[in-house]
Amino acid sequence: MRLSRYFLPVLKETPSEAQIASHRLMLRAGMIKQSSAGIYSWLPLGYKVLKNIERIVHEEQQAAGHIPMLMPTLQSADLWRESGRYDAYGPEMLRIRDRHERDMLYGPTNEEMITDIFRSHVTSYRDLPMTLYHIQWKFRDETRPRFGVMRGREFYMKDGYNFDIDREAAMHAYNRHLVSYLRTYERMGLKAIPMRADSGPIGGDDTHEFLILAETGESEVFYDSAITDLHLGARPIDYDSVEQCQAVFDEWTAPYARTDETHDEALFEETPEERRRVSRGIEVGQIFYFGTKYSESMGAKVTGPDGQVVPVHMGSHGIGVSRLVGAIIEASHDDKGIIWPEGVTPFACGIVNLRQGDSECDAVCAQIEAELMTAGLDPLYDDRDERAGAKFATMDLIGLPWRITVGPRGLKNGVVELTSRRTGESEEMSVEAAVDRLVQIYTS
Ligand code: 5CA
Repeated sequence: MRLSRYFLPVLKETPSEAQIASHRLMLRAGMIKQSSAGIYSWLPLGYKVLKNIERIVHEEQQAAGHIPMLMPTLQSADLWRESGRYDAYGPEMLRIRDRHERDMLYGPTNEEMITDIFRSHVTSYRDLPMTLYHIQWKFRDETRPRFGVMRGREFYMKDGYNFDIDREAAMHAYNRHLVSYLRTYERMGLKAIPMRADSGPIGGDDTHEFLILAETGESEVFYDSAITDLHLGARPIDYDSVEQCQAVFDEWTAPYARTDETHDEALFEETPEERRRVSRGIEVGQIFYFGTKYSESMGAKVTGPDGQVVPVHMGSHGIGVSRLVGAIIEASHDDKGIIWPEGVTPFACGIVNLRQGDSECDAVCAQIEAELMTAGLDPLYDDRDERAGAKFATMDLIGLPWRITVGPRGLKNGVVELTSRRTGESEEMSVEAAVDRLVQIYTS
């Protein structure tokens, strides 16, 4: 992409309405524009990051054997009356009436709708286990929408629902989700810690939230520092293996980690004092097991192996896809701007031409751009007629992890400069070496 043809409305001034770094940086980098309180347009740069996060979520859900689909944003109130949540949900639910005076709502979550789909088509245990998920816009009329996309009213969420024959099978689905979430967040360059939490309006007793540690987080968290040393890494996981998923669950839930809602001081004190941490966190996902809460009230039953008809055991599992854009920035920025992890960056690298209009500089930039694109990478070439300082400031602000700088002085010696956004370190090398290095970084 050539910057001269792109739409990147960066702001020079710091927007006064933004209280936290990620919100400020998303506005300044031209990623989002507020449309009304807690509702945003995703401008091209923000949209690219959102789609990258969505792609990782899809890949990891499907690796775990979960089946993608898509449900609508608008739902009929009748389904929610069946579960009893139409009245229970409260003012967070946006209620709408259509021209025929039918009560509708903008979905805050989809337990009822998926249970209805399941009960319409599945009648035998032979079709289980089954986990269906979608990534769709949700609406919750939050009392205090704030921090940009972190607490929006309209937000993009992955929500998945497992259907199993009994509690034991449903707990495997729970553990499988925990493992797949750990992998998902690691691929985004994040350390998200599963913490025992409260289930709120979704229901059930078994629930973990995934939290990223950050000063600006909305939740107070209590944890054993040993949990921050755990990595899933590239270890192979067989998601069908009850033992393997259980082992990862056991490893990650052995150290104490709880949000304030479920914090137990006496239990916390069993952790050695030097490892006890009290901090704040951003919730980027939550998994729930709620048994037969919806299947019983809505009649989602299957015939078991013994011929008995039983309600299915269910859980639901959410990832805050749009919140993650802000959360990643909270975890990865400096005073110059965003620092994207390679896994989610909107462009693989920036190409900065220090002397636009110089035939040699222009030709080398175009060559680098073409070679990176041939290798399947997506560069952003700043071909504007701007000062070097302004070009560097834009690149630093929008946070591309790598920058190739091309100038007449370097080209005399046959070199360009490759700079890491994270460390600020620069290295001179030939065009071929720079392209090879980037291809290696992005394909290994
Ligand atoms: N049905 C369940 C699981 S699918 C559910 O709705 N869970 S949830 O309420 O915990 O939401 C899932 C994730 O969505 C949260 O962990 C959070 O990351 C994100 N989320 C929730 N509310 C908002 C909001 N107002 N703005 C942005 N993201 C949100």
